[in-house]
Amino acid sequence: MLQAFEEKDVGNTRGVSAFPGHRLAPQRIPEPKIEGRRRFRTIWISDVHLGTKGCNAELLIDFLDHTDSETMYLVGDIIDGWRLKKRLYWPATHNDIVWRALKRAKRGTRIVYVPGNHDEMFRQFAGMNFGGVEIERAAVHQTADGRRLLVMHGDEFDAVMLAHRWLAFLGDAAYTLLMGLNRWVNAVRNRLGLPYWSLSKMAKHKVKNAVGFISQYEELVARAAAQRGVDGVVCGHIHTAEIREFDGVEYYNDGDWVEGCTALVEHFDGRMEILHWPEEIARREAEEAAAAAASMPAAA
Ligand SMILES: [Mn+2]
Repeated sequence: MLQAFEEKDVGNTRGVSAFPGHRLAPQRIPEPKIEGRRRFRTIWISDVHLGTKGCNAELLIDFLDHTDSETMYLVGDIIDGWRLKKRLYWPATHNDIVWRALKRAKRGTRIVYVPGNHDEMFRQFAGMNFGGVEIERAAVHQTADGRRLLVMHGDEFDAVMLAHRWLAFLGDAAYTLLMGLNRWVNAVRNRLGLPYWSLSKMAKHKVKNAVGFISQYEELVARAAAQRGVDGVVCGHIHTAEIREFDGVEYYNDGDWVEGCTALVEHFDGRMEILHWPEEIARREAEEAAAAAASMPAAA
């Protein structure tokens, strides 16, 4: 893996491989011009899950082709190593995303890759630089207005959240099932002369916790960042883009490219924003349609 990555010239088609025994195929979809792209000071993306069918590769390629930045953080779960080990799913679009990242690095974008739990095989290379991509276990980003943000994937908190995690997967169906079970349990208890025991009350409490799971996670991450003396934290992992504040500590989550298709960006004045890319595409296409209509000669 190391040797393959040491091929630094990414401008040719010899290829760079992320996996031993697999060579990176040539780029298929050509990149459009750099001019006219929306420029940001910093871009954060995570949870791309390349190597899985869930990855919205076309949307991410559109995002990469319409933006540029001084620094780009890849905040983990970029390549899904868990799935790749089982079966190699690697379409041309996924390959093109790797090409785009390497080309950005070559053009001068500082790229920092903070691996997550699905691409933890890259964590062993923390501190190294592959073709201009710096690999770090975590990073501290300084914004244009001087704030210090801890950048980490966020699975580090799973052990703490484990007790609550299964609840996140409990939906209404499970709740309804529990309600039915509650009636049955109490019918039996009643026949045995036992007092009413509210399973529903307990379940209601637990499901309420499930709804609050994301909020609890966000607060936990923010508090951990506060303990490290930074002004805020940028993470991914839970596939939920968000900008929040907990007791003066900023919490940023850049979302994912499986469902939401979002990126976190820092403007040149330090202002932070979440870009919901499907909405950005819709806006762009509406503007293009309006411009096309405006340039049409008026009907006689
Ligand atoms: Mn993750």
